[in-house]
Amino acid sequence: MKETILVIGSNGQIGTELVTELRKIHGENHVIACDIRRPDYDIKNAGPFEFVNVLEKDILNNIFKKYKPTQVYLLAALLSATGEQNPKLAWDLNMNGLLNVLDLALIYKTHRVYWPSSIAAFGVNSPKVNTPQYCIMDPNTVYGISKLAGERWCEYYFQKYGLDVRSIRYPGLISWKAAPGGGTTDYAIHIFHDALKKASYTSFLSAQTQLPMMYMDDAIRGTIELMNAPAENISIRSSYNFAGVSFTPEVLAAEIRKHIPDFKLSYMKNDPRQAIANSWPQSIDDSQAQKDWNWKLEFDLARMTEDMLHNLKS
Ligand code: AKB
Repeated sequence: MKETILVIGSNGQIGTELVTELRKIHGENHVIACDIRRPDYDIKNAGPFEFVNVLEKDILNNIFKKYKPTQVYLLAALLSATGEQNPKLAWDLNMNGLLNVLDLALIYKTHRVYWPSSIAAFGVNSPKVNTPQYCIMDPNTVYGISKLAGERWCEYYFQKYGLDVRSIRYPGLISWKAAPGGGTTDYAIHIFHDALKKASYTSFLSAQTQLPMMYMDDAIRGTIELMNAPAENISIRSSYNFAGVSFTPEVLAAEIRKHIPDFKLSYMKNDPRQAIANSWPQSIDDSQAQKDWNWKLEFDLARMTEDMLHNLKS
């Protein structure tokens, strides 16, 4: 069956790479990129683009009416650090944006909806190491609260209305094509840029702060694999744990030094993102994703570091 796919939030860190990959698979005209901002890269020239604010339901409705999408990826969101600067807007965008899309997907009989959750849905009382799929979840950022509530809405629309919604709890995502969007894990991208530019970086997270991270190539492949998996294999309708690789700023710096031996890392004090990071898991158990849709990670820390430096350099 020919798919028609809407990617809402196409200009962000994930959308930029997801649109390109989906267009390779389904053809340029079958993937409609949508964003509130003008695309500042090739997306517009490579296929259809629509301006949309996910909170403007009438305009979003017109886009659903025009394209009758078989799949929708909703990526528009305010992340953990920027969300704390504007909590009400973060709640509005992250929650009402999701509800608008879920409602329109029902009306226009969209076959599958993808919505990303995050490790931010866990909180201070969640187990920190190898965090299981099911455990206490008490997030204390508005981003985390909206992710946890969003997961419940996804499951609700599946249980009540049979909408095929799928989701992954992303760890920090590391990529070189588009800038990160105001998260707590962004240090792990900035560090590569500064390592190449000036052989030094000042991290806003402390040396020992371990967080789960994943290279964007793995994240995009995993997302598409989840969306392509047969519905009967999907046992989790809230959101799947997704592990990646866990490391601290200190460990990442040591890996970078294998390529840039005089790289120096220093640390800021009292950055508000430290408290957010302290409330998140250090590592994740994603055995359910492995079991249900055969998920396998490809990029370890060494391969990711090499690839990041190579691509950023060129
Ligand atoms: C953030 O740091 O806010 C995001 C995330 C882990 O969801 N990268």
